[in-house]
Amino acid sequence: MAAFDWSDPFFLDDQLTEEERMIRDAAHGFAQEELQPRVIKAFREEVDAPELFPLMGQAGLLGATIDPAYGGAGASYVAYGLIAREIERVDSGYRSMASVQSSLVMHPINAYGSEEQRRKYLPGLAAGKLIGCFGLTEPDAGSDPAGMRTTAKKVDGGYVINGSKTWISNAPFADVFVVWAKSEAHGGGIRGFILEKGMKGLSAPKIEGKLSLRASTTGMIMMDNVEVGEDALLPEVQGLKGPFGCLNRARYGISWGALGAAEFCLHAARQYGLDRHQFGKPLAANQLYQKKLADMMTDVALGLQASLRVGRLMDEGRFAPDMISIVKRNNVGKALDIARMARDMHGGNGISEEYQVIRHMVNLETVNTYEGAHDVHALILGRAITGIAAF
Ligand code: TGC
Ligand code: FAD
Repeated sequence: MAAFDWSDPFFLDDQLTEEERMIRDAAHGFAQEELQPRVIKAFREEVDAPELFPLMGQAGLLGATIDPAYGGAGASYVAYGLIAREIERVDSGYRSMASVQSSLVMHPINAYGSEEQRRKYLPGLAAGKLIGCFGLTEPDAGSDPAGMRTTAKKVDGGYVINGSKTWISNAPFADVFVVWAKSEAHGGGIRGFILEKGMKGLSAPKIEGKLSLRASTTGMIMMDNVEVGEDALLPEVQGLKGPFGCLNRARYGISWGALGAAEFCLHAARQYGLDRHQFGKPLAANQLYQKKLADMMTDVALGLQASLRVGRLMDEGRFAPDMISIVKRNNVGKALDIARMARDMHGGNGISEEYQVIRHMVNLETVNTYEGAHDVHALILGRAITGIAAF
């Protein structure tokens, strides 16, 4: 019989390759040494941190699945998930910065771009010398991106782009903007364009005053007659399957990341319950306290196994987007429950920044909403089960 390890109940570690374990350990070291010491102040003061991108790049955490010929690591999707888990163990905002760069900017350039576009952008993005953002959401088109109003009008030698995007991670300091627009020249179909900082008519004001994900910078993208050349168009994709192909990867990474935040909360609540005494015994000696820990550990363990399975299927090219909806929705929902429980189990200390659980809790409110809100993923799954779209 094997000994039981509450921090790894199903021996996840054994199911990883040697390379995946090495990448996980490197990501863990980076997150604990570089990110953890900054995060409390960064969150409190809503600090912009573009300087983290080159550090993440040097640590090999950006574009891990991309071919080494373009600066990536050629690693598995499981390795990509493990990176997200380690970064989000510190903060969902830092994971957001990295997953936008890897899944929402590098992936579309890699998968839908020309060879020139790959060579021009991917090495700089992998190194974190360039920062990317992804503009899909608009003020009047969130869960329903098909309702976007941004347009690309064909002119001699290129396109003129008009519109606005909102709630865009990394936008205020981004160098590279992957923007989705309806293109007249393509029958009104949705096309992707690569815009660059400094283009005339392009601006990216910061959205101030977020009470969640404060360590990640979020902004708008305003496009007022932005002229781009033909070479700005992502040539290899048309329609919503373009942005959704990127979202599949980011949502999958989030399914791992949210569990990293949940694991932090589980570990913190366990230690707090062992250390703090009330009524002459440790909090952890109470049945109610133990039940909460048991629920937390169970949901983390089950969620990790499910994400590992989806990652393996992605690596084999056998995944369906609905599988990703299952793990994004369930793991983030469970992580949010776990963070709320951990906050409660810390009593009054639970609302202090020092104990960090409330920061995870408020961050996970965003994670539950972006990349397809919790209920929108329920509807995606409802459609898969019934064949009826109920959006
Ligand atoms: P629907 O008719 O279902 O599909 C339109 C076309 O897209 C294809 N498709 C997919 N392709 C690949 N992967 C997927 N997951 C796909 N889902 C759909 C589909 O096959 C079809 O292709 P074609 O060739 O037939 O045209 O589209 P719909 O308009 O009915 O969509 C409904 C719904 C709910 C599924 C969709 O709109 C949705 O997922 N809404 C949520 C929006 C969302 O997730 N936004 C995220 C914005 S980015 C972000 O939040 C980044 S935060 C990152 C961070 O900081 O970490
Ligand atoms: P809405 O679509 O208005 O939804 C509001 C509520 O209604 C939700 O609870 C939703 O579940 C529910 N709802 C919607 N439709 C239905 C329905 N048919 N049936 C039942 N319930 C429904 N976007 C980007 O493009 N790029 C980014 O980098 C990015 N980063 C973000 C960073 C942050 C911090 C945040 C908060 C958001 C970010 N987003 C980004 C936007 C994010 O993807 C959207 O907020 C999300 O898709 C939801 O859209 P919405 O906010 O317009 O909400």
